[in-house]
Amino acid sequence: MSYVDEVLAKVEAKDANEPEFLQCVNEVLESLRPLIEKNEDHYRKVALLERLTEPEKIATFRVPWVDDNGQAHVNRGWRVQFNSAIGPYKGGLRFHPTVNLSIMKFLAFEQTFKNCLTGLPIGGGKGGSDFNPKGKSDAEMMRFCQSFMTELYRYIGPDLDCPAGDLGCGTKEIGYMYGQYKRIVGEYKNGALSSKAISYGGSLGRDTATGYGATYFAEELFKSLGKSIEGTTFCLSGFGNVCWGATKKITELGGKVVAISGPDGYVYDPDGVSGEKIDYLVEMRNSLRDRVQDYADKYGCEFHAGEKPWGRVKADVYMPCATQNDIRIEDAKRIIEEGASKIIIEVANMPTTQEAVDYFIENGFIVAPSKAVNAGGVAVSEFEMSQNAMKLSWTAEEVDEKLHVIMQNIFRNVSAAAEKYGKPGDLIAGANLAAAEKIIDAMEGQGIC
Ligand code: NDP
Ligand code: 2IT
Repeated sequence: MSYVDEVLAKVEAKDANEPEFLQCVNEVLESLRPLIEKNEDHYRKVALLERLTEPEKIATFRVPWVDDNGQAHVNRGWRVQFNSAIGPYKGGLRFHPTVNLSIMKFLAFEQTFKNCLTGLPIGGGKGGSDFNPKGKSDAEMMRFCQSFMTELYRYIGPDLDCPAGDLGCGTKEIGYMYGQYKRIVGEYKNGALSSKAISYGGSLGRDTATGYGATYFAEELFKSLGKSIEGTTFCLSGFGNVCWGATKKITELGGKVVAISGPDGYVYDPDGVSGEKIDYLVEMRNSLRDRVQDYADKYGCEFHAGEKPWGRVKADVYMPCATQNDIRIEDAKRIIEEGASKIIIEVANMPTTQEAVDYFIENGFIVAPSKAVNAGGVAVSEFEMSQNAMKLSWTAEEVDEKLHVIMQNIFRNVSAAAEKYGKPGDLIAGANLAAAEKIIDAMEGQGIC
């Protein structure tokens, strides 16, 4: 049995009840075969893949908080510190009722590879809680965040682990957590959290970074195919931070976003989400109402309750920006029938099931993987840490220019790795291989640890 198969079997046995984690480990290890097979005996001897797939540390904790009626509640909190071979742990905090250990581990594992692709010195981590922000008052949100940080503070710090936002956790929640962190540690260590507001150490351009970065990546991919964003129509999902940033940049570059979605359904806006309609996305996200129908009501366009836009909307390019496993096999089939231009740009983390990815590839689609496409968010988070450490700040133009260069480099490095390992054009394999080369080198250099 090959070493990759041995480790896949071990992980499947050990983490049998963690489907999302198994899904991403499977995808990554499958694509690392050409790299691992080159030196299989040695890697087996040093248990390289066993170490690569086992988190260095996991903290699980109780998060008690009291609602506005005086009723107490208990949620579960996590921080998964997956791999620190190339730098301190770095990754977002997700607040969503679906959060569990499997989702935390998948996100932290993916983050390790993504962070490496940025070329910046950051390891991989992720955290969060099964808390549901929907319908919570500001005071409830603050009490929850303070309680969460009262435990999390033990595990984080500018040189140890720096969390940021993710689904359900934006600048406001990061602010409540930083305030509590500062009280507990008694020092102004603002490099312990990123995606902060500008007034206390946030970086200009962090709010738009993930969406802008994804669009810069798309631009490079389009150029390599002799295409342009100008005049191209896009079908997105979600209406949160990432969807907003991507819509802004796509529109600026002459593209048109014709669909967005929420847990309640999707909106079709053939005129394009542009101008003040883009800012309305932020208003909807901040309202914590969990509804995209508000957009259709306000701007008088079609709303399709309980449906996903995939293949139901005519668009050249599909760009999922909401959550994992959003595009499933039935959606992939519909997209293919709809006859789009055969490009899927994953922006949310792991938004496509393995079955759907395989089906797209069989049908000649290019799938740009999320760990490369959405790396702009964490890259600007690292810029935030750097600015905090230097106690100075860069202009929005400086940040955007550096982000643009990073995304161009990621596209180049991912394409080159795919080519080097005999899989030209396979951006999924390219991303995993490009990151793994460096992580493995760093792990090897530091001995068995
Ligand atoms: P937000 O909370 O700002 O927005 C998430 C959006 O997705 C919201 O509109 C949310 O609606 C919607 N949503 C949630 N579940 C579903 C669903 N089942 N179907 C359709 N829409 C849904 O999160 P972000 O924009 O920050 O994150 C979006 C994705 O991008 C996540 O996968 C995240 O991991 C990834 N990402 C985020 C980065 C960042 O910097 N923020 C960086 C890299 C990746 P509602 O909130 O109302 O449920
Ligand atoms: O998935 C991600 O890359 C994020 N949520 C951002 C992580 C970060 O540390 O900025």
